[in-house]
Amino acid sequence: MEPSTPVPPRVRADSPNPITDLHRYREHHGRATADPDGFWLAETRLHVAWQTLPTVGLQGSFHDIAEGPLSWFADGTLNVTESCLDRHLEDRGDKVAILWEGDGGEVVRLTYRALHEQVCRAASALRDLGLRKGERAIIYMGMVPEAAIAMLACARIGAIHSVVFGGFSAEALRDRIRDCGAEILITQDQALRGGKTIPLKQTADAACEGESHIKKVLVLQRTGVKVGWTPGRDVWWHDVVPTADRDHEAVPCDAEHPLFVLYTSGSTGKPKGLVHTCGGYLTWAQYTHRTVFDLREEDVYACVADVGWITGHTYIVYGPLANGATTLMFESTPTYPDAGRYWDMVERHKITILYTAPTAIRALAAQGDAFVTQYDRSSLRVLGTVGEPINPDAWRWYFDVVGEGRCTIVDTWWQTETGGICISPIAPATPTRAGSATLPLPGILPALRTPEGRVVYGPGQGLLCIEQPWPGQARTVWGDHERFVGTYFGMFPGVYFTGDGCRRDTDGYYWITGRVDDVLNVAGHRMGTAEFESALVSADQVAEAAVVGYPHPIKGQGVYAYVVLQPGAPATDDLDAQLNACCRAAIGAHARIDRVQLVPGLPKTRSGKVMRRILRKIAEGQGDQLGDVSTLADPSVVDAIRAGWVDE
Ligand code: 7RM
Repeated sequence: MEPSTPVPPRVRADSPNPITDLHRYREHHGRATADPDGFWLAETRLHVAWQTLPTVGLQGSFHDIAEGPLSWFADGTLNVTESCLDRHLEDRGDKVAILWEGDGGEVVRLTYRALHEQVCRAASALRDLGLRKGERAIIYMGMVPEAAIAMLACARIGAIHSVVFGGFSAEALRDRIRDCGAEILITQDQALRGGKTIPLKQTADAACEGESHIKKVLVLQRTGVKVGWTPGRDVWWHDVVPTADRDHEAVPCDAEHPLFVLYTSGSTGKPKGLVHTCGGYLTWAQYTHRTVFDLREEDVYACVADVGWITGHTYIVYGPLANGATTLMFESTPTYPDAGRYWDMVERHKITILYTAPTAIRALAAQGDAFVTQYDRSSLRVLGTVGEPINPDAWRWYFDVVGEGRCTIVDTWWQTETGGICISPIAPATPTRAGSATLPLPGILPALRTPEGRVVYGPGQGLLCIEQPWPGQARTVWGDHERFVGTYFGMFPGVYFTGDGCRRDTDGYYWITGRVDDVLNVAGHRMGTAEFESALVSADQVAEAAVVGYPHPIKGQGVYAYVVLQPGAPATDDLDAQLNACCRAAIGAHARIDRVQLVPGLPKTRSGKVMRRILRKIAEGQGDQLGDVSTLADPSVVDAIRAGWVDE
């Protein structure tokens, strides 16, 4: 069946990775630095299916970012779904686009032709429900193919999707619905994960209670459980999508039209809705996916992240589909039904590229090698990691045991804000080292700076900054450009500050040391200490709270809460459970506190600022190395806190 949509000038996405050795890497990096416009215009014109080819590259700079968002390819127009679907129909119509493995092991294969049809029908259905170009739709789903279909259907209309991870609570979901002004919510009855059900529709209903913008809720049936129903508002996916118009012309969008808003935690306040735009984001997604993983036509590529995070957006959906790859979507967990699940999948699907997180690698390594070695892993070629620093032991286990010493490990550093990978080996080109993200991709100019802003040259340590714009970066914070400028360009004017600390060795290799701000990274989940603290003080018995991270052998970081009770409030046995219930309600099920310490007061400066440095040291078990505490209003509080340190 041919699509009725006019297929744009045929741009095949089958060019192999051009960066095959270190020499070529240096040449490409040099060209992208010297002539970013020329380099990225050539790249995007070749690998993105534009409707109107762009003729301009970057407009604006980090120095005048306060005046407004910068732009890439501003005079081009496109619809990203034509790059991800339509252009593949001729040569890859029968190739598997999405290979879905369900929680219980069921498998669904959607070819490019089938995916194109489903996306067109879903786009027609959403249009019939009233969704228009530029309007926002929230996607609150588990790892089902329909989550990717919903994202692409929004993109086909030119509507802006905001995927909210299925672990988030009703309160967190409500905040996001309100912040982006979404009128449509796409969800499912329940999600399935690791043999457990997650009541998404019930939580979505709670999020819409009271005053809500949401006019329509589109509900996919996953488990068939009976769910609450609001007639006139709620619509079953199976009632409207399969019968909606099969043809849906992709709506042309300007390069800088927003593709999605994705909320992410920062040091302060509520999560920010980072805005990624069509042209630059897709250029970066396909380029980095193709080069870093050294993608080949016959690859079976598996990124086991969740589409609720940026990794799922860029490296399950947009990057792989733009490259015409077979991309696996995995509904379950690494340990269900047992710790052999990934390797069982590798054997059954002959996965060639696997992309996961250090926390999963550490958890699996702790279960012993037999879970791995009983399966055939000879198909594997490239092994990726993302989300947090990978410790050399975990790296070596991944390399030796999982990859049998044959596979390239790509430790990929990037952020929600960067849109895609920024510092990483390029599989065939970059010699790797256990624990290092190695070298910046073409177009990325990292710099290490001292807190005072001085640039550190050569080997050394500092705050990781990026000095020059690249196409994939977030353009702004939804509805609050000032916050975007303040958060990322306030520290060092004219330079993007990542929030990470980093070391550079004598070979110019980068070793990310982790966040230097109040952002926690727990099992690869990014959360703000401020979000925990505001959840804790919402409990009646809590007067004050301060939350910090501490090293955790599996999760990377654990959550340590210092809590001051209200005068007279009793320290009941179920206090921990109550406090965790507050965090679960305010943030979600993934927001668990590992250790609670009741303290008589928090260490504060005379001006009333909590000295988090001290609290971090004590949580890390280094309460005897506090350094200068003379600026404290009441130094005696530190002795009390030190004495009550909770270790396990
Ligand atoms: C993709 C993603 C971003 C934060 C970032 C870092 C940490 C991510 C690595 C890493 C060391 C890595 N987006 N981080 N990748 N640290 N090595 N390879 O994770 O927005 O959720 O988190 O994650 O601290 O700032 S995110």
